[in-house]
Amino acid sequence: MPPPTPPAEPFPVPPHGSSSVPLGVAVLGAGKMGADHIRRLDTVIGGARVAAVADPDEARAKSLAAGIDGCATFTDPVAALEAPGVDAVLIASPGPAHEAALLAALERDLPVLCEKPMVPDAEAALRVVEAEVGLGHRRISVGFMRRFDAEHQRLKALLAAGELGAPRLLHCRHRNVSVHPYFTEAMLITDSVAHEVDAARWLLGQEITAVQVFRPTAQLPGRTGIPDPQLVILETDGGVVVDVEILANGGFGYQVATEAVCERGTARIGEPQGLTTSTAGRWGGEITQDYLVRFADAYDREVRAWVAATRRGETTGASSWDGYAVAAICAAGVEAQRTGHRVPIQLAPAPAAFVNGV
Ligand code: ISE
Repeated sequence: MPPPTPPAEPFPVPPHGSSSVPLGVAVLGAGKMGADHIRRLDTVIGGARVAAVADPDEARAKSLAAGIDGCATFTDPVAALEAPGVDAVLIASPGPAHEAALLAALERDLPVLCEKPMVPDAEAALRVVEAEVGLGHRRISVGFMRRFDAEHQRLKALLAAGELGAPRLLHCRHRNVSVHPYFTEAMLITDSVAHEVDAARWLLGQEITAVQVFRPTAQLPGRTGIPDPQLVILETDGGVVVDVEILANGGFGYQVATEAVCERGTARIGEPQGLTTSTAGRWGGEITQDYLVRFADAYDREVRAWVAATRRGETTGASSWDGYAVAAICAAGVEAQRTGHRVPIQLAPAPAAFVNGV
């Protein structure tokens, strides 16, 4: 059964902003991701301008806003939503701050692109879904940017075309170079594997029904105390098994790859390409060191699509329901990680507005 996504009707999106004036975006959170989105909106994407930046670190907000014409800065995210010229919101603050920001944006009927995770837990995610449903039209896009990565899009199209037959397995590798000192073991699931959870649902058009987490007993000495690597097994309602190798502190490079094993063949994405050198009896290439570099095109395409869709009065990408589903599946994943058990997943019934859409 395909995961429910909202149909165009009866859950439409009224146009927002003017078609001739750039979309004024308030960026909430000016950390690594927020700073990259500010740069992108300011210098890469047409049709939008950064109208406001909010961050508890005022000096950081000011330094990022400096040089952007008419860009106001705030320490209070809600004040940024009220700033003159703000038509839409990009939330890039830490996950625990997302619920309040999303609800404040919905209260003001502002379109939102919210970085993943939409919110860190399933109950909060349902509150957000309910608030959007109560509004009567879609306003939220969740930043699962793999949906905008060219290779992921090609793999999805290939699977949908049926040339390789039905998918049986997805092998996913997600290797981080390192993680921040505040990164917890649970965040391996909620922050990193969350991408594969969304990508698997989206690539296969199936829902995740159970999760289990394995740790090799011979562990790498995780540099921040996180046992590395871990293997997450997801089962879907279409009978596909998805395995995700997750590595927090690999140290050697950032690698994200997926291989689909289907009835009549396999398809692989995320293999290193680009420049290779041959010298002194060896050949080799480079491994990307950061997700902002590895997925730079996907982030550009995602934000460009969001700006264009918002100006047309449409939404794009993952919905708040997808944000809820990923939060609920990841919560089960954290329980599986903690207990070592296989944890079945039962999602809440989807509100009517999110049923039967694709
Ligand atoms: C980070 O927040 C991301 O979103 C990256 O895409 C992911 O690879 C990384 O593991 C996360 O921590």
